Amino acid sequence: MTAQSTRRQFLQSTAAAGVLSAGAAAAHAHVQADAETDDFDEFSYFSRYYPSYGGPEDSDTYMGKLVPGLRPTGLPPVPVIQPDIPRMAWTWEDGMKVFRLFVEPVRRELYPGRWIDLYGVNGSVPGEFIEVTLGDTTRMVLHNHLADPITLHWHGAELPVDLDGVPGVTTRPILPGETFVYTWRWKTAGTFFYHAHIALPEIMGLAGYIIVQPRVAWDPPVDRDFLLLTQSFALLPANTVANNYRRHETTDTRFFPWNWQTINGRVGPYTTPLVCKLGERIRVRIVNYTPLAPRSFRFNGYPYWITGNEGAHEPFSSWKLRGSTKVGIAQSWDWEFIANNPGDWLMHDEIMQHKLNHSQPPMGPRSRAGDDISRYKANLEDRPPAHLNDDLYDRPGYPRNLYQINWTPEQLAKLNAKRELRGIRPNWYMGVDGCSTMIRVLPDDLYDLVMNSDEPVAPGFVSEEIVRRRPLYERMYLEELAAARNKAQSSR
Ligand SMILES: [Cu+2]
Repeated sequence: MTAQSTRRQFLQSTAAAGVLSAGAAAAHAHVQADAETDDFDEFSYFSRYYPSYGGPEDSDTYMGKLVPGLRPTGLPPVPVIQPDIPRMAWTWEDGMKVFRLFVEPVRRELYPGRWIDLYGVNGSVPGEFIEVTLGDTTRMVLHNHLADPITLHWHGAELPVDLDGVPGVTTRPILPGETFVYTWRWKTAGTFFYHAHIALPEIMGLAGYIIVQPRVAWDPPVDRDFLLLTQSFALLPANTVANNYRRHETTDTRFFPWNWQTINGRVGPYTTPLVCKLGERIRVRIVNYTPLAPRSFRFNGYPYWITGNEGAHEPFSSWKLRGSTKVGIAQSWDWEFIANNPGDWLMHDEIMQHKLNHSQPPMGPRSRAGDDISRYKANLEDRPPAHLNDDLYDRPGYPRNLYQINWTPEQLAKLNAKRELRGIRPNWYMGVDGCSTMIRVLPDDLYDLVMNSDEPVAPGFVSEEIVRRRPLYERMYLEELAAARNKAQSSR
């Protein structure tokens, strides 16, 4: 039996066992064809289902650079998904897509039981996301339901100057109760966003995505396209109204820190994970819309290609390989990668104060008093110094232990109620704090179990099953490699 036919049999049997779908097994053949070279070696080969190098560095397969997703090429793009944020509906009127934006105060649940009052669009903060196609004419009907004057700026759009939304310079402010209509035609595809261009509504969270899709998906096509929008808010203890405006009155960070770092209007661990299938090509787009905080955004387990930014989609020649990306204020980055490393992976801002809800000093009193908290409490007048004023946090509304917030059973039930978290390790939330979310890369059968089935799943089952299967993945990869080597040698 040749390695090739062993390979085929193996893929068929694993497909039958539900490890790989028949479609995914067929897609293997494509990668093998790419790997056909005269000088075959393990590090010139890229596998869709196993972490692999795919070099040489200027080749199409290097770290999966141009390895397509599982969808055929030549189709319209997959619709984007923004976890925890609804898509904005539109109507077709006068040959254009009409969107209605009700700008209003919005209450947002940062995590179970902790609410924040912000400004949003159509009941959501960040605002509902808009997705259109290159060449569309859009009419954005803005209804100002705030007590503040606003304008909206369309960040990245090439539009007529009087629609640019800069008060004074291009337009007059839109007063409370007024409606304003913006109509133009989209001439650039890419990752854009809208935001208020008057300081108070802007720092109260008034922003949202606009994705302009090409008519045919960019090559290589992705199977899923996720949106993350990150923001910062200041909340004093026992308050719900964001203190972002007052934040500007002092440079003393002890009193008004930007202490909440959100992704799509939630903080870890209440951010909803991105879920995808092993072997898919994934795009993740990130917008940083904080007033003051750069992000050092990190994706564990995967390097990825940067394929675009808030200017436009980039040509292949300028794509960059990264493991973390500094996302500056009002910048966006598009990441792409082949999801070939199964498991539950953290995606987060590496800046320490952003990894912690309410900017709590990392270890609290214990960092200064060791394990003996009583010694710390008995000596309040002469505490060792810390870089933040702990008094600010030592009051109701900020319960916290060494690792995490002290979750109540009700809060835990709410955290764990999401379908996207089925079968994850029971204490997963200990490691997902502040500006953090997760991506779950699941083999087809586990994906279906988590996302499409109503079968009960024991806590930890999915995470542990992936670890249990590691020898299987290893064996599949080695067989795939042997088949590719065989093919390369026989073609010499
Ligand atoms: Cu802008």
